[in-house]
Amino acid sequence: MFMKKFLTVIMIFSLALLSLAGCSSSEKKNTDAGSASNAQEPKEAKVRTIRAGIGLTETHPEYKALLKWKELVEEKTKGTIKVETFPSGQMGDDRTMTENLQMGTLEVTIPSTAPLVNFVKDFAVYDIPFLFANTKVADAVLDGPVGQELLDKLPAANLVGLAYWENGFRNLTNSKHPVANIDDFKGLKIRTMENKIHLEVFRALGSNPTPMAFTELFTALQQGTVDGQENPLVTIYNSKFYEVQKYVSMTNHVYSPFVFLMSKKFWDASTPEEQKIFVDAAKEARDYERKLIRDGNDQYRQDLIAKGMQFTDITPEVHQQLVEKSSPAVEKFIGDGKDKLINTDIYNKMKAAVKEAEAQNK
Ligand code: TK8
Repeated sequence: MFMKKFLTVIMIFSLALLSLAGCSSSEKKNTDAGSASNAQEPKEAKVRTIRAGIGLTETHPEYKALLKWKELVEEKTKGTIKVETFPSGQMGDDRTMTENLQMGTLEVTIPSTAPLVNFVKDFAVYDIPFLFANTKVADAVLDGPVGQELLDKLPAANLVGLAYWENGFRNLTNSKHPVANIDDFKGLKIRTMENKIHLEVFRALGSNPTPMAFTELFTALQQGTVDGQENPLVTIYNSKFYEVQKYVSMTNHVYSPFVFLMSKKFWDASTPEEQKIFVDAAKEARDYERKLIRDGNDQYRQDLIAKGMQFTDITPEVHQQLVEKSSPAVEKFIGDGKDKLINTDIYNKMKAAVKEAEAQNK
């Protein structure tokens, strides 16, 4: 009887030992499994946010193209980068937003090159009146080696240029009278972008120019602080200048590019793969934006007439007078002195690139 009881105790004890060992190994397995599954679970990928501000309205092709850029970047980075967009100058004017990119408090803005001259003066070469005869020449030069050489000067100012977008050929509007020839510029108070060459050219044409941020322009026109301004038809329409301006003169006096800018701080914190996504998306959105504007230009003219604006086309003779009158105003800014804006190297390269593009696009 004793033996039977002894064997029972031994059996129970062994079974207890076995179950303890089995439990710990399954625990271990679980732990292993657990740690294995932990290793497989992707770490919560950190989502970074790009805040992108522009001055123009959400109806403008520049904003529609920014939304396309957002869509491409969010899709190709598989949601690890989110893009928040702020149109209509919510984040300030071009200069303020560009300063914020330098400080890293904003990640993207797309200003005109004219105010950008205050940060990298070589961009002043694009302010030469009548530099590009048409958009084919503009695209060839901007998307070619000289355009890239200028973009390569931006990182020294804590900025990265991804692509050129289109603002467009600028035309004069005013509230006083039609402008059909040089004499008609006399005494008109014209707002220009914050750029010395634009100011000097409109002085040489006989008007009384005032530099002003785009964000202040509509109110200044409404209050009569200035009589007129100059911008492409797409902007005149989408910024509703027809509500405060009567006359449009198709001067086409300068082709204005936008530059898609990214904060160098954000760029440097991005991987080479992300940087390629940013650039490729900026180029794809560029082509979309240019097409939207160019396909719409005739319609913008019709729509502005329907809104009550009166158009004046500039004859070839008057165009030549504008060229001759504005050229000396630019010459004073060309040279290699500290007070100059356009150095002779960039000037000569630009003129050669324009000549080649004109020959290619005869
Ligand atoms: C919008 C400006 C505008 C420009 C101007 O941010 O200031 O007149 O043509 O498009 O960049």
